[in-house]
Amino acid sequence: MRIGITCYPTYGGSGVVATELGIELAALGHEVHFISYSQPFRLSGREEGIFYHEVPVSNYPLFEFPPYDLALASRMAEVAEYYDLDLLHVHYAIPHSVSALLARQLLAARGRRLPFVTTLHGTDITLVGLDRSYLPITRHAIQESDGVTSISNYLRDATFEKFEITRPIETITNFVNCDVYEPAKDAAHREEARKRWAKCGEPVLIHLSNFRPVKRVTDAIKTFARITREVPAQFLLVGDGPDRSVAEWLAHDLGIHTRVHFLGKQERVNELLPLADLLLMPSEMESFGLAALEAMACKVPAIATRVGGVPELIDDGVTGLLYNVGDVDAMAQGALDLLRDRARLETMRDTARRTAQKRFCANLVVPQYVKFYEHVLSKA
Ligand code: GMT
Repeated sequence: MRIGITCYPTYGGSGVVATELGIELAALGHEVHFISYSQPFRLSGREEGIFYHEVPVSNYPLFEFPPYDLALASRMAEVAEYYDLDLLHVHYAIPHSVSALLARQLLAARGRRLPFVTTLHGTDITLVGLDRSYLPITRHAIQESDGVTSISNYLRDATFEKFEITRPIETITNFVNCDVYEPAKDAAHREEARKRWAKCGEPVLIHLSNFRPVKRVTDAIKTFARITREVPAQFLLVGDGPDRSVAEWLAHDLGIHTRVHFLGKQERVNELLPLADLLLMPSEMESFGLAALEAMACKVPAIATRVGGVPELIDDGVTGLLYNVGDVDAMAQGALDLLRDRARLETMRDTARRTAQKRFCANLVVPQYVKFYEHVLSKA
């Protein structure tokens, strides 16, 4: 198939999923065309079978707000025509599904078919989508898509309920390439790589996000402060975003800044995750929790919050630990109990990796997308 993919190309789970999906589809022999305002950050630009088409947005003095969604719709239609695309797959409903709907109409008027699939990721429904100014148009574009998928049952049901959607939505979960996200070769390699931050035997915790308020990064810092008071440890924070400076301030204020390492945006998180003992994911909301899945594949269980689709990924007490939002004391206690009971932690680490392999590996999930595309094409 020839597939056009549109996503937010910068840091964020939906962009990661879209990019990884494009890479996996190209590896299966499909032709993938990314259409976006910049090249998705996980693409090198040299992958075989993957093409990138930039969306130019003109900024005339008259435009207080340059109309990206219109430029995107035009570019989608152009690319579909010139490269003979079979379908478009847009990630994150706002505004991508609306642009795809316009592109489909544009081509239909010229007698050409261009079905599109919308994948719902989370805040497009739970936060942004519920804003009255976006709701009616987003609802319409979801309803009119040729196929809709959601990354968890939680998000699927929330979309039915909050958007009053009446069309079917199929759950296709987030996935991870278990050959790229894998544990360190052995204990010696892991210890060697951890040396940069931790003394021999010192626990390492990690947090990975885009530092948006929904991630509650300051809860991660508070939890770590309670942990390191009892078991001296090191904390790696990967990513960047609006709450980074308040998190840095808090680390200083709590006097733990020498143990807290802000690494910023990193391209190869698969090399950092295996170094940790535990991931802290204290989010206010996660429709799935891709960061926790990537960690699990590297044998790193998460101390996380019982929100949204997280319980569909993490089996509490078996592949990680789940707590109420904001309960930093309980999260710290849970982490401490695990760090002090190495046998229990090791069992949890093994089970986390096995679960990622058995249920969420790219080679299991990507074929579900291919089947879904085939189904959409057969009825369009
Ligand atoms: O988590 C974010 O803030 C980024 C956001 C996105 O759409 O880029 O992530 C959402 O999509 C991820 C990939 O499907 C999910 O794993 C995340 O749980 C989801 N985030 C939220 O629901 C807050």
